[in-house]
Amino acid sequence: MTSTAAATARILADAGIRRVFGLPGGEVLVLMDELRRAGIDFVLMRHEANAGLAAAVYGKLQRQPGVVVTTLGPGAANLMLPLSNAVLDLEPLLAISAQIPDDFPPSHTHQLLPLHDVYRPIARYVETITGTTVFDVVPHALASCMERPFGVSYLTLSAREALKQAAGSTARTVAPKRTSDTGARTQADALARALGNAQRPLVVIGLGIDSANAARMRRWVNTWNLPVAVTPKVKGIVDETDGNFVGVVGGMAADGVMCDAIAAADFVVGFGLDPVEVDKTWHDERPIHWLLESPNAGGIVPSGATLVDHAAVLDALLEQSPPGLWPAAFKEYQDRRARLLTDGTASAGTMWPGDIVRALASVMPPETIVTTDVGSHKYLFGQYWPSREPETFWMSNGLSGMAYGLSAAIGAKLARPDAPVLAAVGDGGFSMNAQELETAERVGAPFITIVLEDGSYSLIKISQAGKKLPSYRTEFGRIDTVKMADACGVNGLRTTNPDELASAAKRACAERRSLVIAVPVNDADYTRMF
Ligand SMILES: Cc1ncc(C[n+]2csc(CCOP(=O)(O)OP(=O)(O)O)c2C)c(N)n1
Repeated sequence: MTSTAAATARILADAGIRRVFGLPGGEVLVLMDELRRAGIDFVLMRHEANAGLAAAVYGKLQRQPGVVVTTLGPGAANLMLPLSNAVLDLEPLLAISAQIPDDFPPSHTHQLLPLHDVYRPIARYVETITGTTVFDVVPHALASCMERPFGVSYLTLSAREALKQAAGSTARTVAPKRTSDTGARTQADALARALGNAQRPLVVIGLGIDSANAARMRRWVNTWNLPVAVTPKVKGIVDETDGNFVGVVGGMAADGVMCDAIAAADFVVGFGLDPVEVDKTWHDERPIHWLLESPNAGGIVPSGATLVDHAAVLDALLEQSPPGLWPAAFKEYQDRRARLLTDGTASAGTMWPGDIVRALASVMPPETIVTTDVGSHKYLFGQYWPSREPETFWMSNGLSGMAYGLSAAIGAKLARPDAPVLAAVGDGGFSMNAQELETAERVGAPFITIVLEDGSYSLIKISQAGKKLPSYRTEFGRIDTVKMADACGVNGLRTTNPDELASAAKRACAERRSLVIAVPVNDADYTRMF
């Protein structure tokens, strides 16, 4: 006989899932054991939120749903952050929690929460796994996550149901829906015509682009020498060291310069542009020539946009000659952007934030995967880390939820064990989940962590000052980052010297080991770059 838990594990294994992330409770032990027997590793983490965040990054890099497994009640409640993140950051995530069996007496309320009601508004597929439905529900949940825009499925399986015999033996085949390529040539011709009439066009590439199209996209913007900008979550889709790269739009450092550049463009192409990443409203206030392959976050298709296959459009564009020349159309903005990084000196006892990025970029190889947490440091790395390759930059930007940086680094390192991984986090975010450093060591996912120490929730402190409010409760006491790393079994050091930072990172990268580098910064310095 095949139990429902065994059937669930088998369906996941047959779908190519090799790892799930989670934190157990008694009610998921049978499922965990069946996962083990099916050859699926359980990546044990120290908080369900971190497990869900790591799973989603791992899944997106593997081109399959990330899977997070939790117990019922409190474990399931801890999933709100990663499920919300997966929805707004377009990362495919399947969550499976235990639940009290439906046939328990109504008086049994211990650890009982209305989990389906809680997650239905954000998950696109919510179901109970039972012995009679398992072969239908689990494949459906997996396919739903992979429908674009990527999203969340949420399933519950009670410990009692897990042991029941599963009815049937064949998983239903459910394929995610695809966009058709009809209309691609028409859209390519219309775009080429409009570009031919533009003096200062700007191609803005966003989260709706599939990284599988990176090579085509690079060929197109480079052979036509088109000015190009990206949103933070697709950093690396083009090589940011190329001369036609204008910058990162979507609320990072130098955003004033980027907003000026967008205003100065006489034609903006939104290539997969998803406003979920943009904290201002220019996407609604100025005309945009949309080229979308799938609806944006929230299922939104901007008016005037017709969904079209990006690969087919790019292929059709590549058959044509460039309809114009736009030499150095955005040079003024590129120069202003570059100056904000370099035109600063460190305050006493700290490192100039720009020097942190430059020192690390000088030694880390192009395939390095960078993750950030949320705060001023995210704005810094989001704008200025020179991403060279697709899928090498990960941040929470649709939700912008703290605790992402270290979790994402674990997911990324497990998915790409050969790539160096570097997490840049604030001291506030680091104190939310530094304990996952131990997880990283235990599961064989070493990475370098840079902790930008400013003793404050600096982005919020800066915002407080911007609103002319007194500084109030945005600063915190010191936790020794190096000792914290040491307590988790990871070496740490503190430096304010860019050369020392660079050589320490280079050594850790070469030796493929974890290292935590604390870098004191002055939070006031960030404001000179924003
Ligand atoms: C889970 C969560 N809580 C609160 C916030 C609001 N918030 C955004 S940035 C920030 C400050 C982060 O501080 P730190 O990690 O030290 O980074 P820094 O801004 O100093 O670089 C806060 C509290 C958030 N985005 N996510």
